[in-house]
Amino acid sequence: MAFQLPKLAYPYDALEPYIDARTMEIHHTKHHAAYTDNLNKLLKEAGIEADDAARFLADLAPLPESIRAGVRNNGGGFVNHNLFWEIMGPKSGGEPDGELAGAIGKKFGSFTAFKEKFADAAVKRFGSGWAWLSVEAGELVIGSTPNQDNPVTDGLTPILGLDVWEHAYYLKYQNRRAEYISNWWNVVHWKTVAQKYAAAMAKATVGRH
Ligand code: MN3
Repeated sequence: MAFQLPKLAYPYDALEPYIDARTMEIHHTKHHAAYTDNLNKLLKEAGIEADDAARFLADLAPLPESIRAGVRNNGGGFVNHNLFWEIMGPKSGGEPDGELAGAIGKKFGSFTAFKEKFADAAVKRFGSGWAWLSVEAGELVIGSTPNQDNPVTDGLTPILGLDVWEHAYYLKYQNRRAEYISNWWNVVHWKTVAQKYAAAMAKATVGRH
């Protein structure tokens, strides 16, 4: 069974005015669809079953050398955008609560300090890439990756990701990446991020036993 482009849980205009409907539609139906199709083509050519895309990214070495870079790029594009759509939504923004809020406060000092550090990683990512909040050995870490690389390739579990490719913001923001980033906080769905945090922590705990 091939990988499927997921349906969004909200309409393309649901993240207005922070992310415009046209950008959302092109991003989902063209960019994300192309990563999905290309990933399926590569695996099919190599005769490899499509099961867990994140597992391919976690360990690329067993893949045939001829498709490894393609799977890294297109598998990353598939997985990264799946997460991106999930952690956004209408009537979102604000601040996390519960265990995630506690962990952010403990690690970064405050939610404001966390946002500044994350935005800094996103602004400074040169060219195309992503900013991430991940769990590594039970700890929250902020980072960024080039292209469609996913932190799982380095053993981390991403729980929040921000696409800073120009295709994610250029129609509305042109070269103003920092403005896109500061507006993006208004569409982050913290309840979903908190669920991903809890799942990553449960996995980290199992891993330590
Ligand atoms: Mn994108």
